[in-house]
Parts: sequence; structure tokens; C-alpha cells
Amino acid sequence: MKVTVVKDILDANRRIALQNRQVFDRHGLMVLNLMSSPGAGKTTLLERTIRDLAGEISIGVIEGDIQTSLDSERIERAGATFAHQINTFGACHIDGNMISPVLDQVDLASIDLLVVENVGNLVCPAEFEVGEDHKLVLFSVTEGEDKPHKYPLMFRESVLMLVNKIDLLPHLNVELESIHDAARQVHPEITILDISSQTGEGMNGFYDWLREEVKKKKERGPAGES
Ligand SMILES: Nc1nc2c(ncn2[C@@H]2O[C@H](COP(=O)(O)OP(=O)(O)OP(=O)(O)O)[C@@H](O)[C@H]2O)c(=O)[nH]1
Ligand SMILES: [Mg+2]
Repeated sequence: MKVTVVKDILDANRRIALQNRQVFDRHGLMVLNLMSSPGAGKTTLLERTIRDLAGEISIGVIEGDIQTSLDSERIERAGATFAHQINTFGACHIDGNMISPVLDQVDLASIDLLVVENVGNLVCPAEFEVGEDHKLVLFSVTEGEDKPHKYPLMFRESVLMLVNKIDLLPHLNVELESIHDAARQVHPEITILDISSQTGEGMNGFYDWLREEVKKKKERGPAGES
């Protein structure tokens, strides 16, 4: 019985996520669902990206947090075209149902890229769609190389893993290669980029990836025209 209820909830969310996706597609808008454990550096990554790509890619952000608008305030200060905060007041993820009403409150025509910063959590966010083109996982080198094995769904669902905080490697007893290996064992096709959102090391690779994805989505045009 419990399984049926959970399946119904997931099916209902998938339908709403699909409707969101159709809205995004009509705008030729690339949408990313950014996931990580708490504090891996999602907001820091977005702040730097917004600043570095200012004048080139116009970015809107929907922030998901259990409480506070601290992250959307940071994103606004970084110069995003818009920053919209969702508070879940307990829920450990953002889903399509939460995103849907926001789409009437923001100007999707004013941006090239929409990023949904999900609630910091390695488990629930991977189970839900918001209408995104891609899920991304940001992984901090401080988390330990066993995490892809222990929380496989998030790594399986993500097309790209950003390994963040590589500036801290000299202070840690962890090998980048072991993190890569663990992620590839769970998801052999995953693209991996090593970065520091703090120092900016490796960020150009991420920007190239973003440029390509934004371009591909624009070229694809509104749904049905491709
Ligand atoms: N050394 C180092 N610290 C970083 C890096 N990226 C982020 N941080 C720090 O990590 C802490 C958490 O960063 P946030 O960007 O708030 O992390 P978050 O994933 O958005 O956190 P939640 O939204 O609460 O889940 C902050 O103190 C950042 O300054 C990095 O590349 N290197
Ligand atoms: Mg954050």
C-alpha cells in the first residue's frame, strides 16, 4: 500500500515537471537542477559563475532551502537577472510542484539559463524532477570518496559531477582519482570536472560546458520545432 502511494506521488510530480519542462522548452531555456550535500559549495559556485559570465549568459536562480532567504540574497548580490527563494519548511528537496507557481512570478524571457539550487541533501533531491534538462551533482573533496557508493542515485541521475574545493586537497588524506573512480563505478558515462569555486581553478571547463548546453538548447528551439 505504502509503495503505491509513493509511486502515485512520484507520478504526479513527473506530470507537473513535464508541464514545467514544456514552458522551459518554449523559451529555449536551459534548466539545471543543482544538487549536493549541505555546504558543498552550490551557492559559491553560482555566485562566481554569475559574476564571471556577466554580459554573456543571463542567469536566473531559484533557491531551495528549508528556511531563510540567505542564499537568494547572495545570488542577487552576485548580479543574477533574478533570484527567487523557495522555503520548504521541512521538505528535503525541491520538486516540480514547488517550481510550477514560480514560473508566473519570474521573467523567463529575460534569461538564457535557469539554475534550481536544490536543498542541500544527498538523498531526496535525486528522486524528483523539476522540469530540468540536466541534473548536476556538486561534490566536495571533504566528503569522502565512498559517498557515490553510499548515495548512488544522485550520481546516477547526474550528467555532470563537479568536484569542488580542490584547493583543500593538500590538507586532506583523499585522492581525486578515488573520487572519480567511485563516481564512474556508479555512473560510467558521467562527465567529471575538478574545480574550486573559491579560487576559480578549473572553472573555465565548467563555463565551456555551460556555453555549449545553453547554445544547444537555443538551437533546438521550442518543443516540436526540432
Ligand atoms: N575552501 C573552499 N571553500 C569553499 C569552496 N566552495 C565553497 N566553499 C565554502 O564552503 C562553505 C559552504 O558554501 P556554500 O556555497 O554556502 O554551500 P551550499 O552548498 O550552497 O550550502 P547549502 O545551500 O547550505 O546546502 C562556505 O564557507 C564557502 O565559502 C571551495 O572551492 N573551496
Ligand atoms: Mg546554498
